[in-house]
Amino acid sequence: MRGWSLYAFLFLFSSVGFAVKSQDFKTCSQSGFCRRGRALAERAKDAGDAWKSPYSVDPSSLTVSPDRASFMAAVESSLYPSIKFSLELRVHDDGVVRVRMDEVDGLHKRYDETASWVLPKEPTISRDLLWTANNTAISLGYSRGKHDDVDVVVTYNPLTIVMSKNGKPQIMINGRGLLHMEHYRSKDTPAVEGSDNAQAVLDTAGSRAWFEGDKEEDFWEEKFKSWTDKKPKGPESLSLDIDFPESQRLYGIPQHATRLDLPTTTGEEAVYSDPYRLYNADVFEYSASSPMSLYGSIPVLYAHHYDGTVGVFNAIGSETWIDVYHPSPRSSQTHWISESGILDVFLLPGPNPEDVLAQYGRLAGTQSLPPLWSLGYHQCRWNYVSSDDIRAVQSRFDAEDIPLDVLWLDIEYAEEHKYFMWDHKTFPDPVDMVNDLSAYGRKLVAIIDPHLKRTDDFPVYKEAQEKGVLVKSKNGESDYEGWCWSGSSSWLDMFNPKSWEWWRRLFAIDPPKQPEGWHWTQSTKDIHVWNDMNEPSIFNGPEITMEKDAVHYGGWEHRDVHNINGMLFANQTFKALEARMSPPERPFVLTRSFFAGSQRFGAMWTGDNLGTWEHMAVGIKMVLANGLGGFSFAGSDVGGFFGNPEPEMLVRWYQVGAFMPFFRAHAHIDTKRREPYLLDDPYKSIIRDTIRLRYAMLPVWYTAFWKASATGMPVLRPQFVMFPGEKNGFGIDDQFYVGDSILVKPVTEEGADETQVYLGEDEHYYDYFTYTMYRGAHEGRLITVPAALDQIPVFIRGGTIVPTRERHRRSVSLTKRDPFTLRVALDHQGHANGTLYLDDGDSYDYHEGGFIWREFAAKRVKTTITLSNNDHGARKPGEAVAGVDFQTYSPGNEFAQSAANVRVEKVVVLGLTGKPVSVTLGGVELAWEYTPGYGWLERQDGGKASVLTIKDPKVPIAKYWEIVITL
Ligand code: NBV
Repeated sequence: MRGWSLYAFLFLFSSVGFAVKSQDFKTCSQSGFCRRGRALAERAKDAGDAWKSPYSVDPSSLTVSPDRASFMAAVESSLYPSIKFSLELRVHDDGVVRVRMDEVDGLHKRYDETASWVLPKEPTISRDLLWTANNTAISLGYSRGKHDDVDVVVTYNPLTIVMSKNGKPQIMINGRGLLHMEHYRSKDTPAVEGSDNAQAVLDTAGSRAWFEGDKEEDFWEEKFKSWTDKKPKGPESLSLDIDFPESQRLYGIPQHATRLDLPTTTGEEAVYSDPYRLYNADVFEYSASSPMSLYGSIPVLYAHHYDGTVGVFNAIGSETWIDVYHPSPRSSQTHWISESGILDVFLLPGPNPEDVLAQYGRLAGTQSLPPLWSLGYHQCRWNYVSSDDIRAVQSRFDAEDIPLDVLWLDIEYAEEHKYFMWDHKTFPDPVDMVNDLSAYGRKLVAIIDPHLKRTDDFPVYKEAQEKGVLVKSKNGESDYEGWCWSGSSSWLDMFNPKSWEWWRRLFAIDPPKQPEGWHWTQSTKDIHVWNDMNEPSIFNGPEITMEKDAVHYGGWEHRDVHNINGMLFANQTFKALEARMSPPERPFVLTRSFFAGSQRFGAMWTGDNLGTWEHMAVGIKMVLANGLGGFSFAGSDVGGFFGNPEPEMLVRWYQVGAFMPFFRAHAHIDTKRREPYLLDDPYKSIIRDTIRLRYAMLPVWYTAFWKASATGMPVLRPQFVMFPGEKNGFGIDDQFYVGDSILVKPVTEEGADETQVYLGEDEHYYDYFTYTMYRGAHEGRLITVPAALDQIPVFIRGGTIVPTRERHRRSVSLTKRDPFTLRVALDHQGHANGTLYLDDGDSYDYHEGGFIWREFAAKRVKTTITLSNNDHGARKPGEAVAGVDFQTYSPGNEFAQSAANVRVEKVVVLGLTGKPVSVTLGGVELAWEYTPGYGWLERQDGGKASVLTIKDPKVPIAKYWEIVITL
C-alpha cells in the first residue's frame, strides 16, 4: 500500500465506534481569537454597569450622502486614539440596513469582499429616509412604506446601533460593549502606545488591559496539535455583540447538528459549553447534538417573538464563533467572534418570518429552481464499481417497479482519483452507460472533488498549474500541496477569475474550439456533478483542512476566505454545466461545503451522517435550518452514510427522505449493499410506495421550489414560519410543512406505532391516506395518530387544494404528460385554495414566461361549492402574487399550449357536509361517488371525512373551468 492510501485507510477506518474525533477540531479555548473574544465578554459581565465600550463616533465627521441613503462617520477607540475606523450605514429600499466598519489606513487591508461573493447584485438604495442628528446620536426613520414604524439610532459615545420598532429596540449592536476590531499592528510595536504612559494606561479603569486583557497570547503564532499557524499579519479579530431585546427565540446560522431554535451556549444553564462555530470542516462522524462546525456556514440569524421577527446577516467569510444566551425568557443575546475581515452586517427589519426570509433572499439570492428530475429519487453509494454495475442497478429498479431518476458515481470511477478521467478497466464505455440511463430519462451524477493529483499525466492538474490557478502555499511562493484521495494534491483557487473560463471549458461537450486544451470528452449532457470535500478537506491539514496561511488570488490568506472557498468551487461547476448547452439547461450540482449564496447554484446534503435514529432525527432539523439560511435544496444520506441499518430503520429513513427536498440514498464503501430492491417484503413494498408517493407529490414539491426561488420562502416550512404568532409551536422542529399545504411528521423512533402531531391552528387536518379528520387549536394541540411502519403521518391542511400525479412511472420525465388529481381539503368554513406551478422542468424558458401558473379555489356560498381553476387573469386587478412575473407570463404561452391536453383525471373533495345533489361542469352532470363521513361543520378528532370523488371530469389543468357542487 502506498503511503497516501495507507494514510487514507487509517484515517477512514481507525474509529470503530463511530464517534466524532473531537480532539481533531478546536474548541473555543484552543482558538486564540475566540478565547480572547469570550474573555472580553466575561470581563464585561463582571464589570456590570461600569463597562463602557471604548468605541465612539466623531460627530464632526458625519456626512450624509447626497442621495440621503447612507452616512459615513469616523470611529475611534479610546484605547488606541491614533487608530481610525470608518463607519458606514446604508439603507436598502426594502428597509434592510447595512452597517460597515473598517480600519482606515491600517497596516494591512482587511478582507472586505465577502458580501461581493454573496450578493448577486447591489441592492437598491432607499429614497424615503429621514435623518435627524443631534449632539448624541443620529437617527433615521423611514418616511413611508412598510417600515414607517421602524427607526435606526446610532449613538456616538459609546457607539451603539439600534434598530427599533414603535420605539422598542429590536436589534442592538454593541449594546453590551463587546465590539472590538483588533487593529493591525507590527510585532515590535510596544504593547501600549506611547511607552512613557504605558503603566498609566494599564492602571486606569477603562484601560486597554481592562478591556482587552493583558496577555498577547496567540497574537503572532498559534499552535494546534502538530500545526503552527504563523500569522503574518498578527491579530485581526472582530468581536461584536448583537442583541435582540424583544425576541424569545433564535434560529439560523446553519450548519450545526442541533435543534432548530438554537440552544444556549453561555450562562449557568447553557446547553452547550462552546459557541456555535462556523468554520467549514470535514467533521467526520459528527455528533447528533453539538455546536461544532460542520461542512457549511451561513451566517444569517433570525430572532423571533410572537409579535415580530427580525434578522441579521453577517457577511464574514473567516472562522466565526457565536455565543447565544437568553437573559430573560423574552430576550436574546448573541456574541459573534470572527478571526478576520471587516464588519459588514445587514439588519433585516422583518416584521414577520415571511418578510425577513424575503429580505435575506433579496440580499443573497434565492434557491435556484432545480431541474424537475432532480426532485426524483437518487440512488448513490460509494461505489458503483463498473458500468455493468450501474446498468444492473438500473434494471433491478425497473424489475421491481421502483421509480428512479439518478444514479451516482463516487470517487472510484476515476482512474487514481484523477477526476474526469474514467477508470477504463471498470468503466470501459462511459458514454454508452450514460446513454442507457438517458433512454429512460435518467441522469448520472459523477463526483468531482477539488483536490487535483499532482502528476503530469493528469491534464486538469497540468493545465491548472500552468495557468497559475492553484492555491499557493504560505508567502505565495509555490503551489500549495496537501494529501487527499488522490495522494499528493493541489487545490484549485476559484477566487482567481482566470480559473472560471478554463473550468467551463473542461465540461464542454462538443470539442471546444478556442482556446485549445483538454476537456472531458467522454461526457454527455446527462452527466451532472457532485462536489465533495470542498471545505476543503485535506487529510494532513490542521482540523482536516487547509492551513490558514495558504494564499489565494489577490494575496488573501486562506483564513480570510475559508468559509467562502467551498461555495466558489460548486458555483463555478454549476456555471460550467450550464454553459454546456445553448440555450442553457438547468444543471444539478450537489455540494458538501457551502456559504451564503450557495443556494443560487444547486443542492447540499448534510454530509457523513451515521445510520442511527438520532442522526435520522437531527437531519430533519438541519434541513429546516438550512431552508432558513435560504438553501432549501437539502437532504441527508438516506440510510445513514456509516453503518448497516436494520430494515425498520431503512424504511423509516426512506419515509424521512421522501419528504426532504433532496432525496438520495447513500452509503459508505464499507457498508453492505442496501438498495431498496434487496430488502424482503414488507420492507421493499413500503419503500416502493414511499418513493412512489414522492413522485405523486412532485407537483407540490415543484410548486414549493418555485415559490422558494421566487420569494425566499423555504420549501420546508417550520412551525414558527407557518404560525409566527403561535408561541407554543416555536420549539417544534420534528414536523414541518411542504409548501403551505402538507404537514409531515416523520417517525424517527424505533418500534413506534403511533406518534404525536402538533396542530398550531384552529383548523381541520386530513390524513393524506385515510382522510381521517383532526382539529387543531389557536394555541396549538397535540393529537395522537397511528404510525405503524407502513404509515407516514402526512396531513392535508384544511383550506388547501393539493395537486398530484398518481400514475406509476419509472422516472420523472415520463410523468410530464400525466394527468392530475386534485385533493380539495375544505376548511372549517367550507373553502379551499391551492396553487400549481409547472414548466418544462429543464430549460430557462420560465424566465420568459414559459410556465403554467394556476390558482385553484373552492368557494362555498350557502350550499353550493364552486371549484375553479384560475389563471392570474381571473384575479382582481391589483392583486399581486409574489414572485409571479406577470410582465412576461401569459396563460397562453408555448409551454402551456404544449400541455393543453394534460387533464385533471380525478377530484377528491374532503369534508362536505352531506351527499351532493349534483356535481356539474357547464351544467352537465359529472360521474361521481360519495362516501359519507364528517364534514367541515363538525369538529373531529379521529373520524373519517366524507369523500366526494369526481371521476375523470376531463378538464384541462392549464385552462379555466368551474365545477359546481350543489348540496
Ligand atoms: O467520496 C467518498 C465520500 C463520499 O461518499 C461521502 O458522501 C462524502 O461525504 N467522501 C465524503 C470522502 C470521505 C468519506 C470518508
